[in-house]
Amino acid sequence: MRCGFVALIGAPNAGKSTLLNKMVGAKLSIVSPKAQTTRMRVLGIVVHQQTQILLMDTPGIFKPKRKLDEAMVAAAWTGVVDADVTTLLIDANIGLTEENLKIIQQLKETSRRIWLVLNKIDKVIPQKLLPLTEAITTLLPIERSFMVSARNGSGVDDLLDALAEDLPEGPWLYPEDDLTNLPDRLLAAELVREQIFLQTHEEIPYSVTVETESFKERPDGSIRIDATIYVSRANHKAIIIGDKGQKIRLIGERSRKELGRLLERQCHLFLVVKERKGWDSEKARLKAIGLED
Ligand code: GDP
Ligand code: K
Ligand code: MG
Repeated sequence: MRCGFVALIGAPNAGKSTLLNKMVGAKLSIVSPKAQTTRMRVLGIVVHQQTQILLMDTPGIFKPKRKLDEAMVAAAWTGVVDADVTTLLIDANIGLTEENLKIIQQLKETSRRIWLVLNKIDKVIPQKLLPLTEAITTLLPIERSFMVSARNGSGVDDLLDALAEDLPEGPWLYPEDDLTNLPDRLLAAELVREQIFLQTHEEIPYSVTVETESFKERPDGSIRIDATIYVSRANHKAIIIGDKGQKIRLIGERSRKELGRLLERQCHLFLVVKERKGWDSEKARLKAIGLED
């Protein structure tokens, strides 16, 4: 038996959350085309060839501006320290940006074992991949490298095979059927937040946090979830509710569908929107989303 931790590290939008979901086979970590969608460390658990692979998704690494940002970037680096293997994800279309060069510099100082994963190969000219791999290997001691598409799954099995063979001998740390360490009520809040990322624009998604107030199983087996969407400004509340409540209805409907899929149960979701100035620097709110101990 083998078991070990793998950190997924990279710039915002490299595809870390998409890759984690693909490897686990469930939507555990929320995904959007916007940077900083992932705020917390999400553990995805995969059993592959008798190895329990513990994948740590992390917020992307970027320059912090507010307390929430600092907590996110710190969470990402903590992931690296705890890992047996760190996979550095790079969007192969974008290549070696300034942002990536900074991450590489910092990885050099913090990580012992680094595997390179070039992602989004479904969108890139194949001739670009080898030179990019070579350029990165001259900057950083890379043990192994992979080329994948987290979106369509190509190359993902090779990465899983390699991890399954490589991780240390030892007992599994989680029950065999667990997919994540996150409680269902936190997953529910995250799926609502994902819809806000997908359905609103500009600064709105960044000003929002979601908390599950209650999560109850009904006698018929369905689940009733009550969640609050906190915004930091009054005019954001109106935008999220939308004209005649259209926006909030759409957010509710889509989140409920995703929730039903993830929990494999019928879900009833009730959302309220509240204004709470400065939630993104409040300890209690950061704690509720898993970013403060
Ligand atoms: P993260 O910020 O690193 O967690 O990145 P996400 O997983 O949230 O993905 C960012 C965006 O890239 C989303 O719109 C994804 O659908 C997209 N994406 C992720 N992986 C791939 C891939 O392999 N191919 C393509 N074409 N898009 C991808
Ligand atoms: K993202
Ligand atoms: Mg992410």
